Amino acid sequence: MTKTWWKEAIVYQIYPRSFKDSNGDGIGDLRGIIEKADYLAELGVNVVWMSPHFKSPNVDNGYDVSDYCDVMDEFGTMADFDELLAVLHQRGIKLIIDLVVNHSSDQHKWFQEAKKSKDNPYRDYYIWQKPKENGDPPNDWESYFSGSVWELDEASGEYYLHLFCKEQPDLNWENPQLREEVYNLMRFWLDKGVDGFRMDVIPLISKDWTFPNYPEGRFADLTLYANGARVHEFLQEMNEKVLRQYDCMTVGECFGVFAHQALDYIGEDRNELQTIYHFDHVGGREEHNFEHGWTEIPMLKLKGIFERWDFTIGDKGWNTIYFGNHDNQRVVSRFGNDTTFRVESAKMLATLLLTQRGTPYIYQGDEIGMTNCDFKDISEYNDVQVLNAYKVLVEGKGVSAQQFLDNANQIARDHARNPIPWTNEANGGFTSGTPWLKVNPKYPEINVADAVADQDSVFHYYHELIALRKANEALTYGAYCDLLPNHAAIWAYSRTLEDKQFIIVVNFYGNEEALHLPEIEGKTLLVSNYATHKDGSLQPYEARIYGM
Ligand code: ISL
Ligand code: CA
Repeated sequence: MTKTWWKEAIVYQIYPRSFKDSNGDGIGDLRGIIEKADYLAELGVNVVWMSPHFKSPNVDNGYDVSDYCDVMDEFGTMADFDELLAVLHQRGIKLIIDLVVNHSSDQHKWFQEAKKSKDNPYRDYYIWQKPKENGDPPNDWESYFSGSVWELDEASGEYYLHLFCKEQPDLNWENPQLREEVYNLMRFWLDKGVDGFRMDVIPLISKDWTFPNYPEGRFADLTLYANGARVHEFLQEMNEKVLRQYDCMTVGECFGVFAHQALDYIGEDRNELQTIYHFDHVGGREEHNFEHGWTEIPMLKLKGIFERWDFTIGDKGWNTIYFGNHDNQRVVSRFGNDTTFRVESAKMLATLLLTQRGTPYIYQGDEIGMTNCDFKDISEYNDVQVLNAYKVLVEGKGVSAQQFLDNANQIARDHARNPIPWTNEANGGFTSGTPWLKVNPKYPEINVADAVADQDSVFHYYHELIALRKANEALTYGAYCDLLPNHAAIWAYSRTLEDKQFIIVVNFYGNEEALHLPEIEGKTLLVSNYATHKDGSLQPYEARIYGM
């Protein structure tokens, strides 16, 4: 097992639009992040993953890029970016940025050119298909943002492919010229000193060009889109032409990749990516979840998923650990208890996140135990995935608006995108203007200033665990062993590296649980989210870390 900085990384994900507004336009920006660099250093993280900061019309809040080598107007200037990079590096924090190259924005000059004519030199940067005999789209695939994945270009009478919204045309990776464009834009940022990339839906870049119909009734089936025939060839080329020329970190967003496929992407002998993250425990927010609702997976299944990924990857690659990001609801609302046991359960989840084998990712705001927000009406939402689903389901199919809103109030991606509340002042101190998305009304109680001032807060617990992980290699490189694999409420495991061992025990739910674990006999209790402990039982959401 080779030891390296990106395995020892503790990553903090920033969604710039919602992090901090510095100029009063209600939208977070790069100077806002610069303002808070000391906060990140105090927390103790050593890598920042920043969601897209490139020029974009923001149909999908930056995941629709119109210029890969320039900064989004709302976020500031290239000089601001250069200053942000320097400010983070001065604090020993590396920066990885978002590589969104499965698709571009329809406003990108490549697409504007491609639409001009069938023989335009940029035409084949995208994926065009003729209609069926009867004029219908080439097949029945459905977009992750509702509707067909095919949009008709009237001028040429051909359809173009978009797995996401129609303003996000898929790029044609079969075209070597397009691939060279991607490698050039990667070098542009790496040559500036950026430390790596998080790669948006990277398993989707190789398509099945026979474009088969869905097998009967399978909705948004990932196996139809992901892991196409040439995906590994493309990634090996990317690695050879760009990645291996730099000391950079890569993490693929592996939507559609299952544990048995992991090492195809990250095996140390594969020369593709270093790490990926999977969706087995978070799933998609496909349209039918907005209609039929969604149920959380039981912890017994959750720890089975974690064990399967750890066992499969082992020391032949390197795993990623996360519970939340900008596409998922707040972790304490989803996996914990955001009412009576908000602080305890947020700390319990932090314990799981920061003591597993694999690079942990903290999503902005989870370190202060932010909860889901209560969205009252569809007009309060911003996310294209929610708004498109509402059009199809409520306005189109007649699903009750209340049913939709109840479901969206659980699963919508907007819950992760409420602005960060820095203080208990108006708008949580996020902006002096009108925030682009509503500030969670709980900001008077849940905000950074109060969290930093309260030694017992979720923030200080994260701070303590980050320090513990940094100080003990066993928490990074130690083997993982589930000690109570069949217990439906207690998740207990050891982390062992040579003669160093930690034992982590959490009660994942809100009922007191009897604890029979001989492995903790004689061990020292190092950290807990409770001040007092009962021998032989765990209190609701109680978490403990034992050391030698
Ligand atoms: O799970 C999902 C589909 O149901 C969505 O949350 C999401 O589209 C998927 O996880 C892929 O996410 C990435 O690509 C999208 C972008 O909207 C997401 O923000 C990004 O993380 C398209 O670029
Ligand atoms: Ca701003």
